[in-house]
Formats: sequence, C-alpha cells, structure tokens
Amino acid sequence: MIDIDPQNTDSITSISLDAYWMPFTANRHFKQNPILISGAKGAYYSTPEGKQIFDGLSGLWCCGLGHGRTEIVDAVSKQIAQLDYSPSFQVGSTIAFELADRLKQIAPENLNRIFFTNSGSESADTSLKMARAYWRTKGQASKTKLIGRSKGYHGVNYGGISVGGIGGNRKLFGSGLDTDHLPHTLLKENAFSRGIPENGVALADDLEELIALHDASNIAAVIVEPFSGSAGVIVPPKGYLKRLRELCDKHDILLIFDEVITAFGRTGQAFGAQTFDTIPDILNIAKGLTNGTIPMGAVIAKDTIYAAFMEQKLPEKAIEFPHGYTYSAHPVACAAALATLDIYEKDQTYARVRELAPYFENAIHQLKGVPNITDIRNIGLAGALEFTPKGGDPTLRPYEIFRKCFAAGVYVRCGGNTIQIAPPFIAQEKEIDNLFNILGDAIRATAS
Ligand code: PXG
Repeated sequence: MIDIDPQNTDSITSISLDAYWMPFTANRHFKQNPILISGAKGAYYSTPEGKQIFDGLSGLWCCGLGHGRTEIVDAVSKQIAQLDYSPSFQVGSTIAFELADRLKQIAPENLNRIFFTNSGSESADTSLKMARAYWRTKGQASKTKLIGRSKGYHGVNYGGISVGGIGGNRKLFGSGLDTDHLPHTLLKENAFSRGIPENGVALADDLEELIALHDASNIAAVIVEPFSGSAGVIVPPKGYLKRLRELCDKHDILLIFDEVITAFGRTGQAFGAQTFDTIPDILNIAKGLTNGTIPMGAVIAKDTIYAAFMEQKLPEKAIEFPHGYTYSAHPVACAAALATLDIYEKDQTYARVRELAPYFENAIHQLKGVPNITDIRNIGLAGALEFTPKGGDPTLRPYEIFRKCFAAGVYVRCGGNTIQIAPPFIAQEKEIDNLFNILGDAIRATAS
C-alpha cells in the first residue's frame, strides 16, 4: 500500500499495487518504487503528488496533439450517448463508413480499403493474414512465408512477434510463424547522422538473398516500419525503402508498411510512405489515429488487394475475409478518430512538425560528446540516444536515465540500450530545451 497526499482532492489516499500485472514493466522494482500518473493536459502529465511532468514520448508515441483536447473529449462524449456500441459483422454503423472514407481521402494513392482493428498488434496480425489470404485468392497458396527485419517491432501477437526482430520479445514464447528476417540498417559509419543516413542502401539487396534461399513462390510479404521506433529510431538509409519496393515488385511479393508510429505526423507528413516517397501495398496504423484517446487501429489495403478478395468464386452471401474483432470500427473510437483527423487538418499539424523538426534535431545532436553516448539518431519529431552498457547490462543505463528524468519532471522512454524521445507536436522550443537539459544532466549523473 502507498499513501498519497490526502490534502490533494484529486489524490487517492491509499492504493494497493499488488493486483495489476503491468505490461512491459519491471513489476518487482516498480512496486517498490512506483511512478504514478493521475491526470494530463496539453504536453504535461500530473502525478498524484501534484507534480507536472513533460510528456517527452507523446504517451507511447500516440498523443502528438497533447492531452485532453476538448474537441476529442466532446466528440467522444456525444458519440457514447448517441451510439455507444454497434456490431460490425453483417451490419455497420454510419460513423464507421464516414471514418473509412475520410482515411481513404488522406491515404496515399490506391490505398483505399480500410479494415479496422483496435491496436497496432492487431493491425500487424491482420495485415499478415490478409497478405497470405490474398495469395490464396490468386491461386498461389504456397506464398506463405513472411519476411520481417532484425530489430523490427510489430506488436506482441504471434504474427507480430514472428516477423518482429527484437529477441527479448520472442524468446519466451515458443515457435511462431514461418518467417525470415532482413538485416537491420544500423551501421557504424552512420553513427550520429542527422536525419536520413547516407550509407547502406545495399542492405535492401539482402532481400534477393532471402528470395534465392526460399524462392519468391513461397514468400507472401515483407513487413517493415518506415523507421523502427521501438528499437530506438532506426532510420533507413537513403533509397533503402524504394529499393525494397522495387525488389518486391520484381518478385511479386507484397510490401507492408507498419506505420503505427510513423503515421499521423511523426515524420512531418501524414504517412512515412510520403516522407520516404514509397507506397506499400498494405499500410498499418493505430496510435495517432485517435491521438491515443481510444484504442483503435486499421489496415489500409490497395484496391487490387480488396478486389482479389471480392473476385473470389464465392456465393454472394459468403464472407470474403473471415477476420475481424468485436470492437472493429467501435463507434466511440470512430468519433475520436474523426475529431483527431479534424485537428490534424485544422491545426496544420504536419507543417508544424516540419517547422519544429530542425530545432529538435539541433537540440538532440548537442548531446554529442556527453559520456557513454554511442549514437544519436533522429527524424521529424523522433529521436533516440544509444548508450554503452553499464555493469555489462545494456539496458541498465537507459533505465536509470529514464527514472532520473521522471524525477526531474520529464518523461522519456527507455528501450533496450536506448532512450527514445518523441515530443508532442504542440511542444514549444523552450520545452524542447528543457527536455534536453534534464536529459543531459541525467546522462551525466549515470556516468559511473
Ligand atoms: N507496430 C509498431 C511499429 C509499433 O511501434 C505496434 C505495432 C503495436 O501496437 P500496440 O497498439 O499493439 O501496442 C507498435 C507499438 C516503444 C513502444 O517504447 C512502442 C510501441 C508500444 C509501446 C512502446 O517504442 N509501439
């Protein structure tokens, strides 16, 4: 049990930490040393003790517009009163069609068919199932193998961890799907690159090696994040994604972009596909779709993929894609998404990201030379620092830095041997300065 200030009316006088088995958390350490959040507004969280904490990762990369946006609050309140739930199998809510049409308007060319999920993990598994089923509809049932990339993250469901390339997220869980992996694109010669690195386009050619090994007739799809977020903002080298696109076209393999982090502004455009000028066949989204307010994701497929399902020789009343979730296209999530998309447009959010990105880039690269930093990477309003191990453990230093930053009023994320930073798009320059000052001090304080 912990006690929280009874004078503070927002606080909880006592709370037991036992029952909640926390996700991706060191539960034993947390419960001895809890970090609690009880409110949020704009770019700040508040703690039960009344402290303000700057949100240096936009939640978990999802709240770019900041917290407590009244437009979203109002839309959600109105929707929950009007239609709190609607089934989406064999019936459809009007708001679901409205949202799908809206997404079609903003998605890159020919990506016009929207399948709703509730998270990035569900988007990943949905896209992989869609890719495999697509080839079956085309009479090429042997095309089942899925190619991911080392250090890639596609959520935590079995499809996602099978194509995922972060060992720690896979090793406990036994065998997964039939997959192989491209190499990651972290190269020593690109260390401390500003934005998109110069070297390494040839790493995409490793796809040819995998095709030589497995044969294209056995491969359904390649799935990559336009830049890897969870592994610490690994930005692909110039020309890399275009090269992957060319190879997928050449060998008749679908290309899936997992844009759960990169969609909705993080790179300065609506989609990473636009920033990297490469259009996938399937594009996965979640997080920023509702500004993190209500869980929702989607898989956006090219017209040709949808057409292949519709053109199967099936009776008219047969289901073409036997897949979906109880909460697919949840009307309250749809309302949150529509209100969020309105704000992105009205506030010209992506232009704001492009405007602030150079300031952010300068600020993060000013940490070069601080002891124990081995790399600094950035794109748009995303950045990461990589560190030397401490006491033989690569994750310990980032964890300690994260804890010190939080105590000093800034939330950043530790993951593997990195600290990740993704400030809200509404952040001010002085808040970026403050973030990096606190971060720099925390890194120096863990120098031993
Ligand atoms: N794909 C990508 C590219 C992601 O970044 C998921 C799928 C899974 O989404 P859900 O909604 O199922 O969690 C993600 C999630 C981090 C961090 O520290 C990143 C994510 C989640 C939590 C932490 O970088 N990304």
